[in-house]
Amino acid sequence: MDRLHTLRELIDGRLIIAVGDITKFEGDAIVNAANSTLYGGGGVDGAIHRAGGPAILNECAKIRRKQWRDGLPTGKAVVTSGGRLPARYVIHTVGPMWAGGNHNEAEALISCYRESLEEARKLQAAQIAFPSISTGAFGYPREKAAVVAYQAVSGFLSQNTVPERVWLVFFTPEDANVFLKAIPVN
Ligand code: AR6
Repeated sequence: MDRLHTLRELIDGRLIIAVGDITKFEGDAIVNAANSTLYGGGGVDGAIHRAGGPAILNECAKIRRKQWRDGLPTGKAVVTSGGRLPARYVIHTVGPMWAGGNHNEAEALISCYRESLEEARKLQAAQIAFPSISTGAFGYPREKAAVVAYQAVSGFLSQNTVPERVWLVFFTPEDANVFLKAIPVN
């Protein structure tokens, strides 16, 4: 099994920059960059549903029926089990589609990170891993997304003891290096 490769530890070891396939993460929770249907898709969403099996999709369908009939709004987060994944939980969030930068994309992306971290805190999840939300199919520029992700996660960590550690998992070393170059501290 491919393990995640740690590139850098920041914020006293509470923020870990890693490279690899997030479905291999062996902590408490992983975040899914979903779409509002919650019925799966390509990219990391497809990988999570493939690796986790049908239990995740069944729970997503139940959430749609009971809680979010018109779909999960951008910036919100919901929790399912991890199915067959090593992680116990999947936190599904819907990132913004990039539309030039003047359509509240940054606020929506901050909200994805904050709401997901808040769900993790409620679950008492000690370790949580995020993919780089919105930077694939949704087209958010990676440098801009890096600054937003770092601000949101570092802000949350400074005010909360749980989760203890947050992994930002990039699919390629190039993506991780774009992140490290873009953030104010590294
Ligand atoms: N592990 C870690 N990161 C991954 C993996 C993986 N297994 N697979 C892809 N990435 P995307 P979005 C990276 O497109 O932009 C879906 O169809 C990828 O390289 O998955 O938020 C949903 O259903 C990129 O950096 O998500 C939505 O419709 C990052 O994950 C839509 O795409 C996010 O890329 C969401 O678009």
